[in-house]
Amino acid sequence: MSNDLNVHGVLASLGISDALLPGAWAGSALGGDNAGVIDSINPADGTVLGRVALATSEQYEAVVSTAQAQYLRWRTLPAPKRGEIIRQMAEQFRIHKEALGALVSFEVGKVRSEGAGEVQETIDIADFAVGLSRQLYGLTMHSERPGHRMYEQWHPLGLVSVITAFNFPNAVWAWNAMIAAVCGDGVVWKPSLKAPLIAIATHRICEDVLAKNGYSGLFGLVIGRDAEIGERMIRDARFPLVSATGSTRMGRHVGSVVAERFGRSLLELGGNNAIIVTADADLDLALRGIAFGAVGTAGQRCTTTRRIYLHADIADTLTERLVKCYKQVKIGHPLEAGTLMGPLIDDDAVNAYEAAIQEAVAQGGRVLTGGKRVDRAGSYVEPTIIAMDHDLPICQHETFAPILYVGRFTDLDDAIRRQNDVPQGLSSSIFTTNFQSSEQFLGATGSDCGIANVNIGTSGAEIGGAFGGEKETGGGREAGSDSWKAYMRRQTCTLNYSRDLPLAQGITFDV
Ligand code: UN1
Repeated sequence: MSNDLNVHGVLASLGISDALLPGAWAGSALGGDNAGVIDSINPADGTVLGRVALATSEQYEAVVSTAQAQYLRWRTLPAPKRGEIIRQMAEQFRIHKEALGALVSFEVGKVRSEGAGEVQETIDIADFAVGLSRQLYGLTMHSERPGHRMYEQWHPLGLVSVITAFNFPNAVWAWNAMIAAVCGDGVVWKPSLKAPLIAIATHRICEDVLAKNGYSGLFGLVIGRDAEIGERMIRDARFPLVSATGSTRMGRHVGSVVAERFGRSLLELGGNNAIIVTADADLDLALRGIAFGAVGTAGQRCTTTRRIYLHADIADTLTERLVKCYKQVKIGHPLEAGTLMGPLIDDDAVNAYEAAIQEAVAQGGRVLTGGKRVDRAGSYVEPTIIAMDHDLPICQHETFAPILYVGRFTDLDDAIRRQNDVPQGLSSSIFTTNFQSSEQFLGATGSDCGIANVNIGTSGAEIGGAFGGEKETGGGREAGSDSWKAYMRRQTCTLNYSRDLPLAQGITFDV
């Protein structure tokens, strides 16, 4: 694809026509009935990008049973051979990076570099999975019994259902699917209804590779409503693992339904991430870290910076610089050169932004910059900074919009306590040049989040680490490190190669 900013060109280069697209893919598309039709809307101007037929329960059944049948074959393929097929997917994502990235911009409004960056995350996790294909290591233990050997091994788990949100419509699926696939699992994906075209394009890229290698349908796609397809999916015992990204409310429901049938869930829910800036911090770094964390992706990352706590000695200077920087943020069409902030996903998001600002002001917050919808077509808002003398009740909630609350502190213990004093626990940062402050922040009584950074912002985590958070963020870990273990079943094996049968714990049982 060249510099074609036309959505039809982008879709065509991804092999998608702009006619009514099927929402159920058991490898290839399933025709027949549908459970209604949805429009994919461009949040930058409200135009319709495409139309998608929602999956029926019969189609859901066909998708899941196809994936199940392919899983039974796939799990017997040696992991390094699975890795080779994932390598081919990584290659395809490289080829389609620009087009897929542009589609991310069209469908969810990310600026161009962030759309491409998202696809890069997909490439990275696929590469990671290829490496992992030769490293799905188990431990060996020393048995307490003579002539015995003890070890653990990891087997494929089964089918994994992956439920994704609009804000990372490609990468979050890939974190799950690439790791699940290398672990020997099949995957059925239910994407957000706000990003169906990216899901279809992504599915097709992988399906081509799977079909060429004889595993068509190992990855299934069902585009449907939560109340119908989502409910069916989370109750379906063919999914030993449900990996869901979204709101805390959604995760609470998914977690309890899946637990009731003794399934596992991997939840990646709301964030409410704070940055602490100490008096000795490098303010140039802090400024950039805060601005990207709070304004990037129009505040619609689960890792977005929503609160900052500034030491009183530097609070005025840094706040002033931030306000100046916010006023210079170029808001505009996501694919226009120089745009730093695109639109929110839709008008409901704009309403939530306006309501949150109103509430913050009613609670004593002072709007220092921003605070309004931008007067143009599309769901655009101004990035907003709200100063607070005390932590406002609204700071307990995640509003998926570019609103940053600024508080000040004099004592680091107090700043860390306030940072932790929210129900969510995803990401956190400190900007400091003081070794003791950074160690205090990273220590056991420091940040209580799944991610704790020093001198970088809260968002933009690399895939090599385990990604996820504590408390109402849900406790799941996806992507790198040993997150793969959630996608496999562990088996502890003890082998007796002696001619006796000694019992553990010194028990005698002579018969
Ligand atoms: C999300 O918003 O759901 O760390 C994921 C980041 C990205 C992923 C965010 N790598 O900001």
